[in-house]
Amino acid sequence: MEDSKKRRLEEETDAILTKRPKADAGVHCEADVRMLDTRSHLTMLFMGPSGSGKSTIVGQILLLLGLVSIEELQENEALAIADDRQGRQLAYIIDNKEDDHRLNDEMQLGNASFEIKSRTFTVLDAPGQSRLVPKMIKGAYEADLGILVISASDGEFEQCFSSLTQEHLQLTSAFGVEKLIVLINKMDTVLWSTARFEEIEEKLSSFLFLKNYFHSENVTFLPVSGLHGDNIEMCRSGTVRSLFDVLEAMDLVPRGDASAPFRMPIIQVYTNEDGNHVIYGRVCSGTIKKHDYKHDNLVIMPYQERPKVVALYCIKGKIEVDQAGPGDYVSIHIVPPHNDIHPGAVLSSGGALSRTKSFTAELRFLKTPARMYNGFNAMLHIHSLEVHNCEIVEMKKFTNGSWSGRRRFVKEGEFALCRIEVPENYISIEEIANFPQLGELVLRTEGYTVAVGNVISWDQDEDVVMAGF
Ligand SMILES: Nc1nc2c(ncn2[C@@H]2O[C@H](COP(=O)(O)OP(=O)(O)O)[C@@H](O)[C@H]2O)c(=O)[nH]1
Ligand SMILES: [Mg+2]
Repeated sequence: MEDSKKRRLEEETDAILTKRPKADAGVHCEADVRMLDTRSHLTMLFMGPSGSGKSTIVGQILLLLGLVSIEELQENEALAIADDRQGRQLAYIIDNKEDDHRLNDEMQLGNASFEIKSRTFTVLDAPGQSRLVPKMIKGAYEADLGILVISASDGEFEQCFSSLTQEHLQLTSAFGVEKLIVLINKMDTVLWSTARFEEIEEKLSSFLFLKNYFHSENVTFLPVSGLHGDNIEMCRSGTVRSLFDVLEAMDLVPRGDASAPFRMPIIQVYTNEDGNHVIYGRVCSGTIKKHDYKHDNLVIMPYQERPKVVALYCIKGKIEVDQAGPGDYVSIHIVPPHNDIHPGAVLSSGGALSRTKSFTAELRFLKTPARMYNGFNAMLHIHSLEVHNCEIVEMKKFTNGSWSGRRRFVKEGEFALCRIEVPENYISIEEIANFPQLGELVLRTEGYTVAVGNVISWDQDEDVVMAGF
């Protein structure tokens, strides 16, 4: 790299560092994040086109909160220099972050956590490439809040508001995310032009509201500069509120009822360095308490495996906790199970324990081959589960206020009540009415989203041996 470029990158890092808080500026280290268990724990999904500045903004947030050391930033600067990628030192913080529980490269979903005054956030940074949409879907089902990052740079907005971004928004809303913050980033490149901000806001609004993905009262537009850290923590002069102001004031709690039966879709299964078997996931419903697992009343469905729980840890696997509730990410150390447990299984307690190969879902068809006939095969995504082959075996259309007789095919834009079979393996899913996050589904094929919808009912496996308790 030329000396001048290298110098510019170093100057940039120095400029970034001037915004870092002083050591005693009320910054909380990771260890005490989890101790503040009265705070709500929300998950935000960053999405938007590649290059719009998602990773940079997440890196900047961590830096502003003191969760990244000067050494770490300098290490990332060295990496950016080596890769000849100017301006990437902040993005590298999240892009290179190796989360304890996501060591598996395949996840490709950046993950970090931080807290502000009144709440704790887990950040998922969705990859902006179409081949990685399945990974993005995994983040969408976990998210309480969507953050769409769009570049204000001349030409970039026009170029980048692609069909992929539209698919991200579609999927996020299909997985029940109601609130969206649109960060119009790189405002420094347009000299914080109000006219440019309003132009982008207007164009995006008409798309978002016309398609009915989000209600206007649930969408907030904010101008920011991720690279310079402007309007992220502190309100920039000329703007009304910063990103942190909005996050603090937002009327939002994690979905899921803490007193309902316990459900935790398993995101990851692995053996840690001490040889413990660990299941990792996000609690969607109910509360897991220490005394519960002493009574052995947890079951991993559909395997019907009763895990022997050794310990319960919070998000980073380092702090043992007594209990966890909706929104919390937990690592549960268990005695080696009898069955091979895979991601997509559900740790459950209470209610009817689900084990099924067929269910009925209300679907909205977004994109179909010209006509979609009974017998259509697709890939099913539901909570943390990915099933490579499911079949639509029967369809009914909604006409004159009710689901009428069988239909042979449906077209794009139509709704249908579908009977779906998963021939190969049992799965564990739930009715939308009882456990919303375990009943929202997406069907995809050949790299595009065919339909989104909700599980209305499922057929219990006749041979299920576990009773609910
Ligand atoms: N000028 C300017 N550049 C930015 C800003 N935010 C990000 N960038 C640059 O945009 C490029 C892409 O950023 P990155 O965070 O990797 O985008 P991602 O693909 O959406 O994660 C990098 O070169 C960043 O330095 C910003 O606020 N202003
Ligand atoms: Mg990125």
